[in-house]
Amino acid sequence: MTLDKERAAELAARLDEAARSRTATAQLAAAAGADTDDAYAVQAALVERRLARGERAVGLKMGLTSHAKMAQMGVSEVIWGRLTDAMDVPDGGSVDTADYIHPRVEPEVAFLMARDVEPGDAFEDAVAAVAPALELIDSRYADFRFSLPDVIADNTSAAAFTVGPWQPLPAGLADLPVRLEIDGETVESGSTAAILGDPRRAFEEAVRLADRSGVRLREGWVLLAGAATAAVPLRPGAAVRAVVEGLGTASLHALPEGAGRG
Ligand code: OOG
Ligand code: MG
Repeated sequence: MTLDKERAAELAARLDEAARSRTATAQLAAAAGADTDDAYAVQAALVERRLARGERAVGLKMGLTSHAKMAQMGVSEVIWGRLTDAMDVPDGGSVDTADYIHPRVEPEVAFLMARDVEPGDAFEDAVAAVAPALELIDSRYADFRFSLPDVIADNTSAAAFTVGPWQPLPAGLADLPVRLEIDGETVESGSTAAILGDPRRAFEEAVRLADRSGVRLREGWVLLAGAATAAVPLRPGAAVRAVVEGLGTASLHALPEGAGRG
């Protein structure tokens, strides 16, 4: 660790303000000399600000678990972030692109925790159900560009997520075709194999990495395993669907321009 508590709190406040004002900020964590541990401390302080405003912790997310995402973002290390209830968009629900800086969507697989998870717990014991999901990511950095500490500090670009209908654990999760559709057209396609070879490994990595920050998955929490494909910009009016063969679909739509709460 190189950052003191005050400096970490200051960076968290700047990222929080960028999100709330929908105004991109310069990359700041790397510039401040933050290492990975510092960046997770900034992330914790950032999410703590949301919790202090009344939001509730509802899960964790993995990021950069696929080569498609690593290549798109130029960062090749698995990262994790925190989800709150304010980010939860019901399946089939809507978002207002004006609430974000430069939103993108990506297809994901979600896991539901059967219980509070201890390091070493087996996937089959810890996970009650699986679902197709969408993540809306929105980097708070200009041009959606960042270094590893920057994206970790920015809560791994977490902005919103939608979980489709929960399903019992299927026999195999390792190679299910995945599609991202916009207005009925397939814009990205891949396979759950892109997620660390098998999305179950994303669970193991989440448990291992979050434990380093003293964070444990809780009963009833959601874990997003990470996108199987690159992310695509979300335009006003777009209807978005993630299709995971054998699991089903998750969908959301963006309100038309000017139709939102403003
Ligand atoms: C970082 C978040 C990555 C994923 O699923 O790989 C992520 C970003 O791409 O902005 O959520
Ligand atoms: Mg994601």
